[in-house]
Amino acid sequence: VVGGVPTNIVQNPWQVSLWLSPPGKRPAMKCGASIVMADWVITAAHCTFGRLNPSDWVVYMGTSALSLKDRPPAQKRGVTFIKQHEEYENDQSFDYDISLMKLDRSLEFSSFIQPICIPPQGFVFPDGMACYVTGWGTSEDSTTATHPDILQQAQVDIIGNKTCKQEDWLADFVTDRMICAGKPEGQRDACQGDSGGPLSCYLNDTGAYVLAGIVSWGFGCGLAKLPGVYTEVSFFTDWIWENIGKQDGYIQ
Ligand code: 4AZ
Repeated sequence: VVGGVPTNIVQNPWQVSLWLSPPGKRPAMKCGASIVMADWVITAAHCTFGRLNPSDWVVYMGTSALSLKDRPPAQKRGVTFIKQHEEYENDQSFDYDISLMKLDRSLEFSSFIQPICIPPQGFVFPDGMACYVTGWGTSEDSTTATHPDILQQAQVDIIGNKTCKQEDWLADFVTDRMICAGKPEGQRDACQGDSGGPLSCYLNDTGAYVLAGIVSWGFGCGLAKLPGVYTEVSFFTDWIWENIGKQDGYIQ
């Protein structure tokens, strides 16, 4: 996260860190994710692409400090199933950038571990709405930057397609499956390693945080008129519940 502040997991109890840990290799933090049910997390398809073997993944929740991930109140789970969106292609478009992961055992919810709400299908987050991006990604766009130990959070504003698709902004790189968030002047953004993590918005009328976006891509990090681009979760609401329902057996 660029331009962020350290935050406690209690403020973001749906935040997950995804680690790739194939046999014989040491685990590496690859992406963020969000808890949607006791045994399901949601992330970006570009995080799972080419890494669809569930047993190669380890998932951690319940800690803001990655260095404390192996003891309570943190919880660790394996993965038994990965559903990557069938329309996702590993081209540079990042269209359909969404995947679901099923955990090998249900989480025990606590003040440190809670799911985030999925918006209704087609829900439109208003232009200018103040939301938050969180993650352990780098604080600047550089090849040498290291990941912070403590979860970072930046307040970013929803930037509607009318603004985001202007020719001197992101133009046609933004599809209907994407939502932009940031500041016109840049400075606050997701960055390398935040991918797959949440863009969370507090809805006053429901009194709950809702997952507006999944960190997906950007040209650099924190640049003016080049806001972060997120998978628009409300485009995929039906897909999410259908795929969870099919795997869990309550839909044929
Ligand atoms: C990345 O490489 C990445 N500024 C994620 C988000 C953004 C840029 C890069 C958005 O994972």
